[in-house]
Amino acid sequence: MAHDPKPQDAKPQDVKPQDVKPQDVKPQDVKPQDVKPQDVKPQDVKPQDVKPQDVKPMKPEEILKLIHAQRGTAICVPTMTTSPAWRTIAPDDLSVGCVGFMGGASSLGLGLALAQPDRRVLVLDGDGSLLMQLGSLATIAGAAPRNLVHFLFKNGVYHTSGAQGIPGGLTVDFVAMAKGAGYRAAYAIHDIEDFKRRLPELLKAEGPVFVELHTGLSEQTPMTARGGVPFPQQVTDLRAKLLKPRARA
Ligand SMILES: Cc1ncc(C[n+]2csc(CCOP(=O)(O)OP(=O)(O)O)c2C)c(N)n1
Ligand SMILES: [Mg+2]
Repeated sequence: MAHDPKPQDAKPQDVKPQDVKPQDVKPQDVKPQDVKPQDVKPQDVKPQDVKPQDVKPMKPEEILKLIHAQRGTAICVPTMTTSPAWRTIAPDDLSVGCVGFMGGASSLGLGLALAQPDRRVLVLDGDGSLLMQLGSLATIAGAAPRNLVHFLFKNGVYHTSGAQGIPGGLTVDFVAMAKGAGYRAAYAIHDIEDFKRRLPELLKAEGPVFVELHTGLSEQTPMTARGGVPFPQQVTDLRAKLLKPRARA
C-alpha cells in the first residue's frame, strides 16, 4: 500500500527555490560559499571588516617609544608583548608589569589610579587579555578614575602563547565595548602619524579613556625575551619609588 509522503522523504532536488519563503531561511543556514561578491554592497562593509593586509598596522615598539617620550610622571602597566619592549624602552620607569595573571593589567592599573589620583596611570593591554577579563571595562567605568588611560594593543592574536587567533579576531569592536561599559571616551587609532598627533591630548584627557591601537606583532614576546624583574619585586620597587618624596618621573 502506498504511504503518505513524510518530510524526511523529500530529496534536496525536490525543493524548488520558489518554494522557499524568506522566513524559512535562518542565518545559520547561509554558508559563506553561498554569498557572492556581487551581493556585497559598499554600505555593507563595516570598519571592522577591513583586513590587516588592507592597512599597514602600527609597530608596537614605535607606539611605546612615543608613549615613553611623553608619559611624564605616569605609572605604566605593560602586559604580554608590550612587556619586553617596555623593559628596553623605559628601563627605569615607574612601571609594574602584568604577565602571570592574564587579563589583570587593567584592574591593576585601576587600583594604582585610585591609590595615586594625582598621577596618570597608563595601561598597555593585550586584546586577548582584555577579552579574558572583559568585565574589567565595567569595573573601571564604574570607578571612573579621571587619571587612567587604557591603551589596547589590538593585534588579533594571542601572540605570546603562539599567535593563535583571539575569539572574533580583528572584528571585535573594543571601542564600542568601552563606550558601552561607560568609559568617558574611547577611540580607535590605525596610523602612527595620527597617534603621534593625538597622543598629547590623550595623555591629558579626563579619564577613563580607552584607545584601541591597531598594531602588527611586536618583535619580542615574554617567551622569546624571558627575564625581567619578578612581579613581587616590581611592586616593592614601585612602592619605594612612589613613597620617596619627589618620586622621579
Ligand atoms: C588564564 C590564562 N589563560 C591562558 C594563559 C596563556 N597565555 C599566556 S599569554 C597568552 C596570550 C596573550 O594574548 P594578548 O593578551 O592578546 O597579548 P599579545 O601576546 O598578543 O601581546 C595566553 C593565552 C594565561 N597566562 N592565563
Ligand atoms: Mg594580542
